[in-house]
Amino acid sequence: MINKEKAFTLIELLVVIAIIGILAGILFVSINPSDQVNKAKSAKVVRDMKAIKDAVAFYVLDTGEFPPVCRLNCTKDTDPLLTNVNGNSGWSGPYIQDGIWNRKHPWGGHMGLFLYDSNNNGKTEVWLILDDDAPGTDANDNSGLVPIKYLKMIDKSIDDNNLNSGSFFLGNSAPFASGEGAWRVYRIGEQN
Ligand SMILES: [Ca+2]
Ligand SMILES: [Ca+2]
Ligand SMILES: [Ca+2]
Repeated sequence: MINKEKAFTLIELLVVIAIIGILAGILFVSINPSDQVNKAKSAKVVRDMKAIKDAVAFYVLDTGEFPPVCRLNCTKDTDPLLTNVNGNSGWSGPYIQDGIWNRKHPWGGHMGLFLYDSNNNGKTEVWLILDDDAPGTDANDNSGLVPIKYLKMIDKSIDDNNLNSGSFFLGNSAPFASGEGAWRVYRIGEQN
């Protein structure tokens, strides 16, 4: 009778251990690898941002001007990094493979070039956007939002580790879109 009870207790213990093992396995599969994937995505987008920044720098060096805006509805033919859109005699691209017109960041939204004088000093700045709208869609698409956690990781890699300051930040005021679809903007440079 006593032995039976002990055996039953041991089986219960084994069942509990098995359940803990399964739960630990589920946690590992569902949480940890996803975080690893997102960390890898963050690293990739930082590499892409640096590559685009370099491409724009060479564009400016060759042409003496900033590339024209290339955003959601940009095409191969209007992509200044692939096509001499302004007919500038110094243009000697393509400046980056595949250009930026159809470029997605790893969360699915488009990357684009934007011109804006954010500090209102009469000198245009060129900006790289990490948007939530996938290439070929419109502003209603929010499928490619970069999670804040990973925006912070990107900021730490490429800027000042603060999403409200520096060259990379959440563009919450006009003309950067505000609210949930706030642009994630990266200031590449300003005109001389
Ligand atoms: Ca300015
Ligand atoms: Ca949107
Ligand atoms: Ca920042």
